[in-house]
Amino acid sequence: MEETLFKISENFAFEGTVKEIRPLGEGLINDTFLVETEGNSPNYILQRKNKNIFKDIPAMMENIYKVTSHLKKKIVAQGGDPLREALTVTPTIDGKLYFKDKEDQYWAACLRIEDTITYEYADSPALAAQGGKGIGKFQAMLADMKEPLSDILPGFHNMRFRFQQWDDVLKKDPAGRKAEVQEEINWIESRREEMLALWAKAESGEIPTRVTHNDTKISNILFDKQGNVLCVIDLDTVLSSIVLNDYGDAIRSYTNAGKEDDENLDNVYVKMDIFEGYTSGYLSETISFITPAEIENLAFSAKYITFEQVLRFLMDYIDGDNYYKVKNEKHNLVRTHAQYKLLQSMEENYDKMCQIVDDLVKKLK
Ligand code: GN1
Ligand code: MG
Repeated sequence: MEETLFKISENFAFEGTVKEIRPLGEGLINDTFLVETEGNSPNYILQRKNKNIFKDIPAMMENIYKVTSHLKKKIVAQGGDPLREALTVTPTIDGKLYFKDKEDQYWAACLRIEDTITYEYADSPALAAQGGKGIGKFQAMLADMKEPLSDILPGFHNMRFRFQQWDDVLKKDPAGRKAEVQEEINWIESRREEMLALWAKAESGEIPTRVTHNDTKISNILFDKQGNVLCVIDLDTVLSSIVLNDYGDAIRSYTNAGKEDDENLDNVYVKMDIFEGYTSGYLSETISFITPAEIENLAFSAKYITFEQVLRFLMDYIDGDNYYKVKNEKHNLVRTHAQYKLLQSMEENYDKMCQIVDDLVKKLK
């Protein structure tokens, strides 16, 4: 593998001499590597993009390039550092945004931003507030982006689409696992209507479409050593969708006292101080443009995205584990249970969540 990776790396316009290439991170979809170079040359991130999931990687890279170019213009205008506060795509030696190898695998690279910290969970409300500011600022900087983005993942957070996939997988029962998860299937079915009702507001235009990130878990934000938010990474899923995806997915990740795949369900519940911290940071950056319909659905979006995650993990389990990387054959089921516990905790705390959003909005207006 090492040798293959070196060969792949020769196709990118990397400065300096590559010294070492090693695996990085815990992504559930792509394979990620750190490319270390000799001496003072920059280091890079190299990724094999998952072509089973991303059907049009050239269009995805084009989206990422458009978004990062727009962000960099804004960052420069605000006196920031465009190489540290936004991702920088590193092209191939023939000027392309991706490299396709002999086995038709797609590779892409970007500059590694040094001296940063990533977190798997939010250990304080102050850190959560910084994360909220990061996504809020990201959305604010992209709010006036005119260039259209390709819809490279049709139906990504669209519940109508998710239920179509769901109905289809349940009908086929490809791995013969349906019978053992009847109880879990009921968790999904009993919430079908309320979840579709939120997406209906996006379909009718009541909730507007904007440029959004769509995968805002805490590990997709780089913090500096002082705990300030620096840069939003993992831009594979930048799309035109609703801001609620980004807020909801962040709440799903930041506020969880346990792990996404925690086997001990007692560890998993919503930390309300983290909820308040994240929401205050997020609203401080977005209050100038976010609409009343968006505000009104913020708290619900946390339940929506967490529910979607329960559905997606369970659907992948029933389907025979074709989407997410798994460590063993029960992994998707363990994730299903852990995310369902989180959803239940959100449901128990829902009134408090709504109250916190209301109070913060009043303070900021
Ligand atoms: C996937 O691969 P990663 O970790 O960036 C997934 C997200 C899920 C997440 C759950 C394209 O993200 O939607 O929320 O796993 N990305 C895609 O951890 O499906
Ligand atoms: Mg991702």
